Amino acid sequence: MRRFVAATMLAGLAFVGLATPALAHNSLVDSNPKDKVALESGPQTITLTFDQPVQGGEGINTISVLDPQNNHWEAAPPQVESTQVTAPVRPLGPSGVYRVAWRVLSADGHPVQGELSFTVNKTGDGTPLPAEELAKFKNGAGTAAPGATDESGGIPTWVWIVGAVIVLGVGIVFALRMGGKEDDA
Ligand SMILES: [Cu+2]
Repeated sequence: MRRFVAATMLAGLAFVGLATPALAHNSLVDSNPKDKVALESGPQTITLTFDQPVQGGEGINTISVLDPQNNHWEAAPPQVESTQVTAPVRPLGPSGVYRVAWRVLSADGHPVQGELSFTVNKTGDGTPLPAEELAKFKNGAGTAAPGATDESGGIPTWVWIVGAVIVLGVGIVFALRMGGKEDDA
């Protein structure tokens, strides 16, 4: 019985060890501009601050500044410095609501994404990012890390859970067998 308890505890520890990485996504803790603020004129830079460092690399992280027609207004691909991701913004055009759609690679290797918005009261004389410039941003330098693409998205949570259940099951079966042998002796 003691072995059974020990094995169960080991399996439980394995479960915690397996489950933790799936829960450790980066989350946004601050931004400049803040979500839903009204500004006189467009911000020169978007700064996003996360609770953990963001993985750098060209073409991995994106910050898109979008008007209601989905024109892009970011001026360059984002730069990562530890927990902060920044992107310069072009001089804006029409007044109204602009969305900031972001996607970054978590410290644990999973992409996370979100959106915020700001309102600009004054119409500027800027023009949106030309499509060919945008295409260059997306292609980066072809140095995207494995697992950083939209398709793979890291290991899904269910894999961790199934893995943990298998470990737990094997631990229990193993413990029961050991217990049985002891009883026979
Ligand atoms: Cu994760």
